[in-house]
Amino acid sequence: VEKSKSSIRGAFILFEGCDRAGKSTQAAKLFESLDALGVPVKLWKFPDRTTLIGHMIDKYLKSGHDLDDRAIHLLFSANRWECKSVMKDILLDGTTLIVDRYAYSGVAYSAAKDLELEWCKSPDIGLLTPDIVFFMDMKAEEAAKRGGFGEELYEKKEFQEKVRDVFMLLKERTWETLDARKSVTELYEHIGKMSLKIIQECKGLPLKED
Ligand code: T5A
Ligand code: NA
Repeated sequence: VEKSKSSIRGAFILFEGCDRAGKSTQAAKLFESLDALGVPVKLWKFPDRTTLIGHMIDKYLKSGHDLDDRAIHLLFSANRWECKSVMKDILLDGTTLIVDRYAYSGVAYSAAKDLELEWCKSPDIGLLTPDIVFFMDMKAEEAAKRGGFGEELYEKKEFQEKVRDVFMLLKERTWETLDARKSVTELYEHIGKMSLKIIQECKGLPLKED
C-alpha cells in the first residue's frame, strides 16, 4: 500500500534569536543527535550564503556595502523563496529539517531599522511554517561577551536590543522561549526532548504554508 506523503512528513524545527545567542551550536547538536538515532534529518542555515543571492547577502553583511534597506530585506526573503521547493520536498519525503534562522529574523532585523512591520512581513507570506521555534533569548549585553561579536554589520549592542524587541512582537503559539544564558548541555536537554516529541506529532499533520 502506498502511503500518502503527508503521513510520513518530517518536522520543520527552527532556531531563532539575536546574534550570538547560541542558535548554530544547538542546531548542530540537534542534528548530530537525531542523526545518531537514525532519524532522517538535514540542517539548513539562513542566510544560505551558497546561492547567488546568498553571495550578495554575504558581501553586504561583511562589508556593510551600501544597499537600500528595503533592497537587502527583499534579498533575504528571496533567499528563502529560492530554497522553498527543495525544503518542501525534503520535509514531504519524511526528513526533518533543522533550520538556523528564517523569516522571523528577516522581519526582526529590518523592522529594527525602522521599516514598517507589516511591510517587512509581506514578502515572506507563503513560505513554509515551522512546527516549533526555539527562540534563544538573551540580552545583547550578555551576547556581546561571547566570541566573534562585532565582526559583522548588525553586531552592535543597541541594534541587537531593538532586534530583540521586534522578536518579542512576533512570538506565536509554536514558540518555545529559552533562556540562552544557560549552559549548552542544559539547553540541549530541553531542545532534544521537545524535538523528538514534535517529530512524532507532525508525522500525520499536513505541512503548513503561510
Ligand atoms: N539576518 C538574517 C537578517 O538581517 N535577515 C534575515 O532574513 C536573516 C536570515 C547573519 C546576520 O544576518 C541577519 C542576522 C545576522 O546578523 P547568521 O549567519 O545566522 O546571520 O549569523 P552568525 O554570525 O552565523 O550566527 P550568530 O551570530 O547568530 O550566532 P549563533 O548561531 O546564535 O551562536 P553560536 O552558536 O554560533 O554561538 C556564538 C558563540 O557563543 C558560544 C559559542 O561557542 C560561540 O563562541 N556559545 C555559548 N557560550 C556559553 N553558553 C552557551 N549556552 C553557548 N552557546 C554558544
Ligand atoms: Na549562527
